Amino acid sequence: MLTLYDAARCPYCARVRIVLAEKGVEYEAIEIDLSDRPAWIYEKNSTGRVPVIEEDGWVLPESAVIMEYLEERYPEPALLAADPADRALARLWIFRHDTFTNPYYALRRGEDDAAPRFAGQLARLDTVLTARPWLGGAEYGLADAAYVPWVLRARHLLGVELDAYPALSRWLELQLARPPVAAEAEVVAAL
Ligand SMILES: N[C@@H](CCC(=O)N[C@@H](CS)C(=O)NCC(=O)O)C(=O)O
Repeated sequence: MLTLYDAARCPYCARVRIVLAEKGVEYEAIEIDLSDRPAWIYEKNSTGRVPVIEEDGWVLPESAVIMEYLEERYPEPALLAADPADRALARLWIFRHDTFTNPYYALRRGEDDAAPRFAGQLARLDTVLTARPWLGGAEYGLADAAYVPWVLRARHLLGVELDAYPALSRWLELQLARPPVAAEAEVVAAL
């Protein structure tokens, strides 16, 4: 049985929760109190951060690496395209997620220029999603799972309106029609 060291409020953990649910993998979740972390979490991950997964004593931190691991360990249903170019594009989205998430955290911290910076990032996603339904291309995949935790939290926790971004709004509706993302929206609503 796979164990996920988890935190409900953590969007990086949400990535892993979504991918595990998409793949129908059973797992045990151990909730870590991020404001009072147990010392043993540093034995699982030297940074003390979650998510971390563990399988038969083997541990793996870092959400992007975990998502890729889960894709290889549980290949069905596939969350990376068959075409190498599409796979590379999905990976590029994940690799450069800071471009999107840094303005999100700036907004959460209430920094002066954060609202237009984050709006610029929402507009960027909207432009991309006008040209194709999913971030990685024609099919839902890891890149979509990697970004939606912050979009859900921006909307629910920071009161960000998405009406001005029709393609992004449509993408979010399509995501929410998927049970793993709907479940994550409930986690966010309960924060
Ligand atoms: N690069 C890590 C980031 C994980 C991360 O920042 N997790 C946060 C919670 S959302 C955490 O554990 N924070 C505790 C800390 O920074 O001390 C990943 O992608 O898994």
